[in-house]
Amino acid sequence: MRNFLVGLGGFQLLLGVSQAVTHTFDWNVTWVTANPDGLADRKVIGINNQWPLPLVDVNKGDRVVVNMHNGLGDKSTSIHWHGMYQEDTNDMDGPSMVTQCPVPPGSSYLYNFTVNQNGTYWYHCHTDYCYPDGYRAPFIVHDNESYFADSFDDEMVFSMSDWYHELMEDIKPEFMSLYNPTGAEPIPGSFLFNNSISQSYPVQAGKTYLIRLINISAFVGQYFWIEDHTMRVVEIDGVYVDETEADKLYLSVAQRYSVLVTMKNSTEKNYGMVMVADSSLLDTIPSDLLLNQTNWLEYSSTAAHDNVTMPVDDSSDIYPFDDITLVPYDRVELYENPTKTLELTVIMENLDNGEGYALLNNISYTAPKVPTLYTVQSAGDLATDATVYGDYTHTVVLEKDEIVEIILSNQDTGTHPFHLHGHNFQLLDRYPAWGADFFDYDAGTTFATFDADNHTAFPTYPARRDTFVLPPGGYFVIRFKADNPGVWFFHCHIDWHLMQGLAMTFVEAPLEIQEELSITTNQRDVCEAAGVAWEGNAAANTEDYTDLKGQNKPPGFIPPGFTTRGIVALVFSVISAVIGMIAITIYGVSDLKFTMTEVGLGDGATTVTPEGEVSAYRD
Ligand SMILES: *[C@@H]1O[C@H](CO)[C@@H](O)[C@H](O)[C@H]1NC(C)=O
Ligand SMILES: *[C@@H]1O[C@H](CO)[C@@H](O)[C@H](O)[C@H]1NC(C)=O
Ligand SMILES: *[C@@H]1O[C@H](CO)[C@@H](O)[C@H](O)[C@H]1NC(C)=O
Ligand SMILES: *[C@@H]1O[C@H](CO)[C@@H](O)[C@H](O)[C@H]1NC(C)=O
Ligand SMILES: *[C@@H]1O[C@H](CO)[C@@H](O)[C@H](O)[C@H]1NC(C)=O
Ligand SMILES: *[C@@H]1O[C@H](CO)[C@@H](O)[C@H](O)[C@H]1NC(C)=O
Ligand SMILES: *[C@@H]1O[C@H](CO)[C@@H](O)[C@H](O)[C@H]1NC(C)=O
Ligand SMILES: *[C@@H]1O[C@H](CO)[C@@H](O)[C@H](O)[C@H]1NC(C)=O
Ligand SMILES: *[C@@H]1O[C@H](CO)[C@@H](O)[C@H](O)[C@H]1NC(C)=O
Ligand SMILES: *[C@@H]1O[C@H](CO)[C@@H](O)[C@H](O)[C@H]1NC(C)=O
Ligand SMILES: *[C@@H]1O[C@H](CO)[C@@H](O)[C@H](O)[C@H]1NC(C)=O
Ligand SMILES: [Cu+2]
Repeated sequence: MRNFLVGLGGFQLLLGVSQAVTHTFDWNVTWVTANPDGLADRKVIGINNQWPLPLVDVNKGDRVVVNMHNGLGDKSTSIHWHGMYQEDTNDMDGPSMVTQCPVPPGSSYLYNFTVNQNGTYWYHCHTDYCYPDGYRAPFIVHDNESYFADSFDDEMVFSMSDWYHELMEDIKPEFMSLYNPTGAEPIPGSFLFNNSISQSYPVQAGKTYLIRLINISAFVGQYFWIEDHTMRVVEIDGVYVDETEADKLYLSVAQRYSVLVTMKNSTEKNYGMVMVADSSLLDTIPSDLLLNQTNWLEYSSTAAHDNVTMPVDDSSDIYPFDDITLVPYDRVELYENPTKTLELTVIMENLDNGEGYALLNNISYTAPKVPTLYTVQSAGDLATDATVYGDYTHTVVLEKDEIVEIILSNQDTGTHPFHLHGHNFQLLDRYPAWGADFFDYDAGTTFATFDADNHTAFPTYPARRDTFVLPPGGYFVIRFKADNPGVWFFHCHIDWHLMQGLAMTFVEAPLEIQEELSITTNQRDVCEAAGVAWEGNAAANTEDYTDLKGQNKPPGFIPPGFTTRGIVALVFSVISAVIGMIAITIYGVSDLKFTMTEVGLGDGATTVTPEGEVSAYRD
């Protein structure tokens, strides 16, 4: 069956070969100023001095060549083509220290790959948490052979995102900080609809549109609906699904939906497209943060543009359907008999520097000294031994074509949209089911666990996508086939959680990767300019690949007998000794920061770095 499909794909490719186009882009990535919500000017990452960034629009079978020059001057970067399988081009995937070196200022990296898949994708930078600084945009693959190709007249693409008014580099020290031991995520300043707010989008009465929705948020998910119009879902994350009606959608970070929407025949009224931010993710809601926003399908510029108010509450009508119930149009069957089952548990915990970290089975992902792909390429036969990738990249080595099952449990009260690079995966089970209880985990109750001997029947034709939401206190079960040799990152797509280490690595068929790829001169030059080694194990050891002395490590665990509160108090008593403050224990941690600022110690006050050194705190 598989071979038949591959053969068919090759045949189509052959037929289409004369039409395949190469899209070549020269992108100079630089800082520009933008103010998309009208609330504040800020520095954003632009391409060729423009922001919003260019939408990439290609046909299936086309080649994309992007020569990315880093003109930022002050930080490294790279691009991930979110959802692209990168078959035979793993080195074009983009995450720094996974498949390439970070591209330092003044250097250029050549991305060059073909697109043999359909649907709605996006691109974003994947180095040091930079996409909330604006470095993200849609990537659309048109397919005139899709089963719904004749069912629409025109297309519209909308992105949805949260928006911060500060630079990531300024937010990060506040987030990853002693002063934030609970790991409370930064609250966005606003929410953007297609990089703007309250806009009108002209439509023609009677026409049917294919509307592509992309959630390019860093953190906050959104509900979306169109006043008085039904959406018919036809694609999720690049996978066609049987047409399914939906009144409302929930898009988590990084998810995409394509929907067909037929316009009314009358032009008397304009209709709101409503975007409501999921406030369950926010620890506090500032009074000036607008959670709801109306944009309009504009039938007539002279008709009224009314704000739509519609309650979003716990009633079931906001949960119209569960993505797990969608049926893939291609009817790929459930992958049977997994050869590898990984039971993974998410925990958020304070490590011994007092800061909040995320752990998957006790490992907080810490980037290696050599990009994992380059370790594969330089390790010879040892590439099949997970040891060489180090203890903190959380690497699992997979054999070609094996069926991998992941049972991911959440012992945290937060939501985690997990994304797998290089693949989509089948959605088998999830608890709680999508619905009113989904986000309602009660802290203190036991965490749900998957029982392999007693669970709801897996779907015969499971839905597939590349990003799936793990509910608070619950679990999900997914499967994928390791049919794409490469180094593929699996991580939470909430950028704050990735920063805390919520990631792991699959090294799939490493000996085949060695046959397919060799590191190019351009790739080596980028590493050398970045001062990063391009051969060796995770510790950059080229002599003995099993010796990991000097590898990068996360902070240590809090010693047994110490509570989190205890360690925070301990670290603070060091601070208090140094700066001569007393009685800090009577303040909460955030109050303390306020107090220090108030008494003029906010700037230049002292804290303890992860290495245990005492240094100045930058407020
Ligand atoms: C479909 O799109 C391809 C480009 O991907 C083009 O070559 C072909 O002519 C199109 N076919 C139809 C029927 O429009
Ligand atoms: C990139 O843009 C910056 C700012 O406009 C400019 O100074 C620089 O020369 C450009 N670099 C390239 C390689 O185009
Ligand atoms: C992109 O890759 C293709 C296939 O390997 C190659 O033929 C082409 O020369 C490459 N383009 C550039 C600009 O290097
Ligand atoms: C991609 O498009 C082709 C042609 O429309 C279709 O046969 C195939 O099933 C699509 N792939 C997915 C994953 O939906
Ligand atoms: C949304 O923004 C993108 C990128 O700026 C733009 O290409 C697209 O046309 C916009 N969508 C609509 C429906 O105007
Ligand atoms: C985007 O994703 C975030 C995080 O999961 C979610 O809170 C938000 O509601 C999503 N946006 C849309 C429009 O669905
Ligand atoms: C609009 O008019 C067409 C043709 O008269 C009709 O087929 C269609 O059902 C009407 N659409 C709606 C939404 O009423
Ligand atoms: C609609 O809502 C926006 C905020 O989203 C507000 O600024 C505007 O005044 C409202 N318009 C009307 C007519 O109520
Ligand atoms: C925004 O949505 C909330 C429900 O989430 C609702 O209570 C409130 O009335 C809405 N506000 C506006 C201005 O639409
Ligand atoms: C995680 O660490 C704790 C304490 O060291 C230990 O009890 C537990 O078994 C570990 N869990 C896993 C999955 O390794
Ligand atoms: C199987 O799971 C169901 C639902 O959680 C539960 O009600 C039932 O008691 C379980 N059966 C066994 C044999 O554990
Ligand atoms: Cu997360």
